[in-house]
Amino acid sequence: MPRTSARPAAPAPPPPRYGFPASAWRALERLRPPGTGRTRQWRSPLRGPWLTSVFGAVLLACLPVVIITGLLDYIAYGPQFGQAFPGNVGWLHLPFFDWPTRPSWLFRLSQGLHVGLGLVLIPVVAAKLWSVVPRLFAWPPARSLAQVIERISLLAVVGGILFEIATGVLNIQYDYVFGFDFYTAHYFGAWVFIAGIVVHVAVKLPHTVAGLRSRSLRAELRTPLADTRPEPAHPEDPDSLVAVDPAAPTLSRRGLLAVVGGGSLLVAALTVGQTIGGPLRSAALLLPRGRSYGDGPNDFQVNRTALAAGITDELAGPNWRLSLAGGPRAMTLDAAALAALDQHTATLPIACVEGWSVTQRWTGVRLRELAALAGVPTPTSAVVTSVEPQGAFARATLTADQVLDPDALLALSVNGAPLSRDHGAPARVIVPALPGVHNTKWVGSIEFRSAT
Ligand SMILES: Nc1nc2c(c(=O)[nH]1)N[C@H]1C(S)=C(S)[C@@H](COP(=O)(O)O)O[C@H]1N2
Ligand SMILES: [Mo]
Repeated sequence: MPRTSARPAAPAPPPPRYGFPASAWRALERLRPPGTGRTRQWRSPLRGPWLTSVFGAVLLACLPVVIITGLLDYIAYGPQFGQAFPGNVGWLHLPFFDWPTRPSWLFRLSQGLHVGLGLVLIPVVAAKLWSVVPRLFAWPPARSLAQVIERISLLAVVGGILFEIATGVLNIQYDYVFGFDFYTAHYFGAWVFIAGIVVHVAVKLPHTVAGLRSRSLRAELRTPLADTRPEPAHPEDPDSLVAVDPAAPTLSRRGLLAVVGGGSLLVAALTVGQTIGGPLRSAALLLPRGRSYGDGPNDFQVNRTALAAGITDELAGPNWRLSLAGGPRAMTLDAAALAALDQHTATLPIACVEGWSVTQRWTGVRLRELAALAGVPTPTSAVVTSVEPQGAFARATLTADQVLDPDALLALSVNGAPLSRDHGAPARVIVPALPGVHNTKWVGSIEFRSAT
């Protein structure tokens, strides 16, 4: 029997099953750059179709939730008023509808899911990419037109998800560190990813199903390191994920699943507190905002302080006035006049696009009462403007529902105490289920609009 060489060449290329002529195949094979192709350098005995399919299935189940809540978020911003970011998305715009005001925790839920689940899936994405990374070095890069398309879609999938993770995480960690607009980038990045993932899933779903069926999860969870063997190799298959020359395992498959799952759980523990509150809030290390927010009733999350926003005594002190416009009875109210109006109390969340939320008991004047005062009892929308000299969030347009909801307030106090200036004193908007960013602080004017 002839001795096989200790380091055999890469497996012979299979006959061209697809569209490319054999000569082209051989030419490409001769041009193979070192380190590409099914080489021996990827040696983990854990890589294989089953493992990749498990990570793929988790992502397939969870990513639609992240995508849909993200797109809903865009609609919640009220693109019908031209105030969603990005403003003009051409034919990529979504059907608009008036974002409901009930349940009051709707935006808290959708945004919390988007950010929270997005973060929790990062270890799974990393594991999935690790499991297929040898394929990045496949040679030839494609062997048929179908594979060219599949590889381009992969570029969109991998590039898209890494871009979404990077921009999303950076937006939570820092304010506006980009040289470009976060929302615009994140929105278009999402569509690149969606386009890629649709093709990718369509092509790979049968492989995922077959991969999942190839082993029993329950049996894997019972298999210790000592009994861990590589998945069966198909040496003829140039796309195989199984190592050509597997090393001895240093981790069982269940160990790897535990590492990835543990990573996700850790991220969850460091994240959920910022949305659901309670004792886990102080564990929300992935919520890097300052920790001291105010005194007593005003001691809760502040992103943009009065100082940062340039709110001076001049703007928010005794000279402050609220002007109501848009109707037959335009008027100006001072703080005392506002306090003399009917006060209403509602327990409502503020939920920021960054994923954090807080629920407080707010007291103030109903927006619909202000609308009636101004002579526009049934407005179609209202433009709220802050006295803040400049800032992306100094103005917001509310829908009719958001003005007329009985709990929609111009709040003067919180938890029984006057609003602190950091929380928007003398007056701020607070509306059920409204995206945090539209709960304008330091309100200077409200213009009620009607259809006519
Ligand atoms: N005038 C004004 N109002 C504003 C903002 C702002 O920057 N300026 N920030 C908004 C954002 S992004 C959120 S999430 C809520 C709560 O922000 P805070 O934590 O800064 O109070 O207020 C909103 N109201
Ligand atoms: Mo926000």
